[in-house]
Amino acid sequence: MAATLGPLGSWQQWRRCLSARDGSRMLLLLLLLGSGQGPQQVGAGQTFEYLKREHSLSKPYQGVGTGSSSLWNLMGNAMVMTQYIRLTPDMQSKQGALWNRVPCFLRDWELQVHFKIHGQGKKNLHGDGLAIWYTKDRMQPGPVFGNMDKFVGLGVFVDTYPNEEKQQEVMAQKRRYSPGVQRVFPYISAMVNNGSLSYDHERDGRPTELGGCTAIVRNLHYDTFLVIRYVKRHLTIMMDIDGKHEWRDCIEVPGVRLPRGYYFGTSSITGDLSDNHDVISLKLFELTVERTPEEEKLHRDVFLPSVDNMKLPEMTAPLPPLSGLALFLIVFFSLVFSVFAIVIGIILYNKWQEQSRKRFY
Ligand SMILES: *[C@@H]1O[C@H](CO)[C@@H](O)[C@H](O)[C@H]1NC(C)=O
Ligand SMILES: [Ca+2]
Repeated sequence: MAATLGPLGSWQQWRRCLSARDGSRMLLLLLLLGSGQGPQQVGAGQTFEYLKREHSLSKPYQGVGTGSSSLWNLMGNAMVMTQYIRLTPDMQSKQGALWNRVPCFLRDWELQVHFKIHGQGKKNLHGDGLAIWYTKDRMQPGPVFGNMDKFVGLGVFVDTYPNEEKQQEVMAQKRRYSPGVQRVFPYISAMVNNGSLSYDHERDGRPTELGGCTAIVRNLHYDTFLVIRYVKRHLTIMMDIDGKHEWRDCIEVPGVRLPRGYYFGTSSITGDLSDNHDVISLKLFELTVERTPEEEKLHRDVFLPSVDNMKLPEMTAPLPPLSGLALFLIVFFSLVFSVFAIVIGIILYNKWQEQSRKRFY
């Protein structure tokens, strides 16, 4: 996946620094290095991460419940177990969600998601997957992996069922149909929405996706993780699903503008097909990065999510109607051209007449 990293010169350096999956190890190191109070920069370009307990969730799940004092609220069929939080059981037509009650005002952060998707279903007979959210609204059930459509914020989807492919197979039987670039499922994708776009479930969100990758995550006997990192408006999604304890790239998008004060959450839905969708832990780290004065200016707060230079691949709108000015210019230049053509025509005609006159004399 090609990505322009722009001013992030020390990206590689701190990426390595962050590659340790368990950020608390880094925190421990920090505590050993110094007082551990406040952000500490050791040398230029280094980044440290701090676990934010108010946005994190881990065993034992004490802060989870329905009360207003809980850090995390459950919804729908979600259940707290001793070893995990089950968003949906492996049963049809269930949906569940888990939402952080505290809005997040961090500028740069990293969310590490330890999850497990498993069930009885064989190839392509399981679904539908889970989503991880950073959105303006929370606790709004709906059709997008159990959350509301036309959400405002970021959604990251671990989609286990290829709806589009299945539909195309049906269509292919009726008439010849050449599918586009095939995506192999389970598939991770990301979408940023200002509340105007619908997630197209029938097409697995393809029309609005920022990027994606295949992630074979079902029924694995080792731990699976996903990390969403948001630093200097750069969104990076990586996964650790091979049991090798290293992050593998999935999505990298620069110029992602996300407002502060949104909520983290995760949700899941089953339909005709089902799976157990379990969340084992959510760890949110505050990342401290240095910004140049220009970056400070560039990275001012925004009020609506957006992505710079975003061209949705399959949303090429019909040509916009001509504006008044464009219409005027077209008419004007047509007139000029016509006059020009007539003048040239007259000149040529005169020349021709002159020549024919000469021929006669
Ligand atoms: C919201 O997003 C859509 C699609 O990306 C865009 O066309 C629209 O202009 C955006 N609205 C605002 C208010 O930015
Ligand atoms: Ca799907």
